[in-house]
Order: sequence, then C-alpha cells, then structure tokens
Amino acid sequence: MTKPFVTPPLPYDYNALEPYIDEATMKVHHDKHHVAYTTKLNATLENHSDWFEKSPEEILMNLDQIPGDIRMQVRNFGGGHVNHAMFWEIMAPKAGGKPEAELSKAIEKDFGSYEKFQTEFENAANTQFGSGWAWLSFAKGKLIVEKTANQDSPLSLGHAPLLLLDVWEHAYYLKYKNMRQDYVKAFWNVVNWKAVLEKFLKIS
Ligand code: MN3
Repeated sequence: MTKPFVTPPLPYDYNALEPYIDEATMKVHHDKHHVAYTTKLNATLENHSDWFEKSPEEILMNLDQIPGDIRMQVRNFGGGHVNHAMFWEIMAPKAGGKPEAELSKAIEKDFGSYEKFQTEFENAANTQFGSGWAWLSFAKGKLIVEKTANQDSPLSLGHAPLLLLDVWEHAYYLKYKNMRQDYVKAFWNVVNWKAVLEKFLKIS
C-alpha cells in the first residue's frame, strides 16, 4: 500500500520569523493553505495511487506523464505542496546575511555581484503579475532568477530551484497589505542561506 503525501510540520514556531513574517500569516499559510494543497493533491491522485510511489518533486518533473484529465490539478496542488514545503525550509529565524562558499562565488560569477542578484530577484518578485513565485534556480549550468505564475515550479521546466519567495497575496497581505515590495525586502532577513547552499552543493 502506498501512502498519501503529508504536509511537513513547520521547522520552527509560527512566531519565529517575526517581525518580518508575522505569526498570524504563518498560521493560516501553513495550516490552511499548505495543508489544503497537500489534501487536494492526495484526493486528485486517489485513483492513480501508483504516483504515490514517486516523490512529489518527481511528479512535477514528469507532469507530461500525468493523465490529461488530472494534469492541471496535479500541477496546481502538487506545486502548492512542494513549493510551500521548500519555502518553510529556506527560511529560518535569526537568519539572513549573505550566501557563503561555492554559492557566493556562483552568484558573483552569474550575476556580477550579490547586490545585482538581489535587485534582479526583488524585481522578479515585485513584477510577477498576480499570484506566483520568484526563484533562484540552477539551469543549464548557471544560476538564474525566474518567476512563475500560480503554483508552477521550475522543476517542470527541468530547472533546479534553490530559493523561492511566495508572492501570492495570502503570503503577505495581513501584515503588508498592498506593499508587496516591503515584504520582498523583509524576506532577506529570514533567508536560510545555509539551506540554500546545501541544495546548491547537491545539484551543481
Ligand atoms: Mn502560499
């Protein structure tokens, strides 16, 4: 018997990212939004349970093999499940600062400087029209900044995502209202660069 997917618990308290990301947002974001994506992904795959043998990441990498009648649901709910799990993981309390070691060197090589990378990433996050995500990904041997709509993942494009920022209104509206750019700036204070470096070392 294969088991359905499980929403991973937050790796820190709901209030751990204060004052940058508030407790009320974290509660509803993890316990309601993320849980709903996982639940809906499981319900969608209920009659296609061989897919539970794959990881949700592998599913997103192979969307073209998902039956056509459920492909859009799997893309949306699977993306929602995987993206949020990664989002919790690449943030941490008392974090921020700058990337280190090989990741720092790669950012300087591919963007010119850390500051240029930051500007490009903020620009992607601020200009994503409507709901979506901004990303730092590794694709074709180099780091790139990209943005996706809805819950689409760079995994489905064959890219390896390293860092992501949720720019759906549910991610910031309680605290930042219409000021998405303030939320995007505040995000740098909670980026867990050690976790991002670990991901980079695994795939580069
Ligand atoms: Mn979200």
